[in-house]
Amino acid sequence: MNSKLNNNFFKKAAATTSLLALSLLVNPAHAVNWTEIGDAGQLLSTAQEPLGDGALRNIYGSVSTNADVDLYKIFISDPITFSASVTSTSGNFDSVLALFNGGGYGVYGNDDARLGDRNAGLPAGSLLGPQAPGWYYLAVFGLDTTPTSGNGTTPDHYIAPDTSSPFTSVIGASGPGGASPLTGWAPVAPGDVVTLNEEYRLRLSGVSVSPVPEPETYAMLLAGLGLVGAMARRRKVFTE
Ligand SMILES: [Ca+2]
Ligand SMILES: [Ca+2]
Ligand SMILES: [Ca+2]
Repeated sequence: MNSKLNNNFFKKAAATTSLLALSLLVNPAHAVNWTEIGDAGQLLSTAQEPLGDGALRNIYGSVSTNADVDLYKIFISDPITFSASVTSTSGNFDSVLALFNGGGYGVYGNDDARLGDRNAGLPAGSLLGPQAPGWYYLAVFGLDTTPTSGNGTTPDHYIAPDTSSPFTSVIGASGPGGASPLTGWAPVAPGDVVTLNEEYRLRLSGVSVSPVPEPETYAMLLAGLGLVGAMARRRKVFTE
């Protein structure tokens, strides 16, 4: 091999390693699909955190009754593209979605994504949506229950209005209790709990798991880049 070829080879190797390192850091290759383990709780302390490595694309779960709430702790890595939408296997689940920030304060929620569609959806690009990357809590629940805050579960403490027309609107934490974090859930019609056993699929974008690479990952990538660079430099000295 002549020196020109060697130099080109090592330049190429260094460039390839750099691109690989960048793509690993910026764009995790893996897509994660999470299946609810047991039953996700309904409070910040009992929320379920999907695990894995990469972009969280789907959560598969189920709700047992119209008073059941599944709360998931998620890392929104890209608030601009964040979106969430639910479909149920049966098509009969009148779902609601509500997003809370890391402190449990309501961000926004939706009952029906579209007119004539009972599936809930939180669209990307909503002015009410998350403004910064970070930890959030996403709740999936049936139409007949609503998040509460403060010291009770009376309607006075509802974070969001329990009824809002049109039901397709995306609403902020505009209920009387919206200035306080989530403390519980209240049935809209107390005593009217019905069995649902509905399976749902929650589609997500802008969410990742293992959002922060371990320090060792950075160290390995930097060491790799340094090694390739050093080899290229040494080759150049020896062959010229
Ligand atoms: Ca569940
Ligand atoms: Ca639950
Ligand atoms: Ca709905």
